[in-house]
Amino acid sequence: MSAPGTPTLGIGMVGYSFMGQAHSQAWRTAPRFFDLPLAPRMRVVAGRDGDAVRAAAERLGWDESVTSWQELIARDDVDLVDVCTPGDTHAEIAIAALQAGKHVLCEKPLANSVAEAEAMVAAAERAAARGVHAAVGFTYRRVPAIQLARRLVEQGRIGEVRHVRAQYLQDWLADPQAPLSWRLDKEKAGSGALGDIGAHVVDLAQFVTGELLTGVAGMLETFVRERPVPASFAGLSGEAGEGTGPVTVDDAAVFFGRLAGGGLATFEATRFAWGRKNAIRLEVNGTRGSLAFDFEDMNLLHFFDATDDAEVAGFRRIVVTEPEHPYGGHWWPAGHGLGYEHAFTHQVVDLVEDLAAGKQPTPSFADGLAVQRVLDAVERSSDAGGGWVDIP
Ligand code: SOE
Repeated sequence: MSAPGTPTLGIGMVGYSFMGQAHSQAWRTAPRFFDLPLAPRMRVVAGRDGDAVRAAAERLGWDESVTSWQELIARDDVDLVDVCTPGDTHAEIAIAALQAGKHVLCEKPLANSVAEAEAMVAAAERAAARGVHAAVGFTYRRVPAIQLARRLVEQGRIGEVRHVRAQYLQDWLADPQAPLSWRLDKEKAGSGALGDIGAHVVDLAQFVTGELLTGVAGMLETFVRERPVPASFAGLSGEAGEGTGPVTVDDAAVFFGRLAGGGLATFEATRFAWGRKNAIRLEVNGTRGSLAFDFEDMNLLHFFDATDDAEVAGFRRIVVTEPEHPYGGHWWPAGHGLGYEHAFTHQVVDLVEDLAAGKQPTPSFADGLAVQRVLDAVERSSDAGGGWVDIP
């Protein structure tokens, strides 16, 4: 727990589904394992269904619940608004919160379009001038092995980047009978595999290399165009629990691009890779070595050092749980691995430390916009038959 007398940071969270649950555990846990300069207080959660949001508040550890995000933003005891809603509401909620003087943490992808993301960046810049900050939740940056990869690239341990090979593979839509959800509705989600999971690997590629993509070419595909409407679901055409409704987003995205430093990058994002549950694979080859990571073995980073003596050269398997490692020494003894939720906790830790120091947290809304521009360019490339699209 934070030391007595630590100033508080009142949190209000909008949305309480999968991401809301992951964020709630992070707000609960961070001050118990890290010595934070501000003590987060889980004041209030907002959702449209009064009974459901009340139950969620109880279960997830929020003091109160409300049925309107506007009411949440207006509260004096809320200093930071955590946006965990579908993408079509990010811009409206985040901009309103920033205008009201609240810091914002917004789930990824930042928005459903470049125009929305640009408006969010403009609002964040105006707010930053008043000491109010915004960050976007590309959580996988906070996996210790990913932070170590970034550190090694920065130290020049793999030299100049030649190749990035990035994949995000899941299989929850491979069954054609898997039901519709908001993630399959373009109006709500913006895009499909591209924005939901492709966005993560674009961000990771840009973060680990420290280079932006300058252009892309790609293809999107929707393999299953109609899916059963689940009983719990209302929103798309078709009555809840009856018949089928349309899938209006991509099921899979394949694209390649060029990095600012001249390296080449390939990407794949799909929810149709049977057996791959949450396989985020990133390999970076440089002029002096290589790095490889797979989220399904998330405590490991593989490092090949080309300057090693040839007789003993080989990929080193680094178990990234030592006290010397990023976020090390706060959790369990070395070798007692971390999981998915720890990255969310690290996100809260970094955010709270930056806010207390009056620093712009990362990834910023501008970083989110950089990813959005890539997603948009991939869509435009695919719509035009797969040709090259420059990213300004
Ligand atoms: C998609 O299945 C999803 O839930 C993403 O939306 C999250 O960002 C990712 O962390 C896990 O997978």
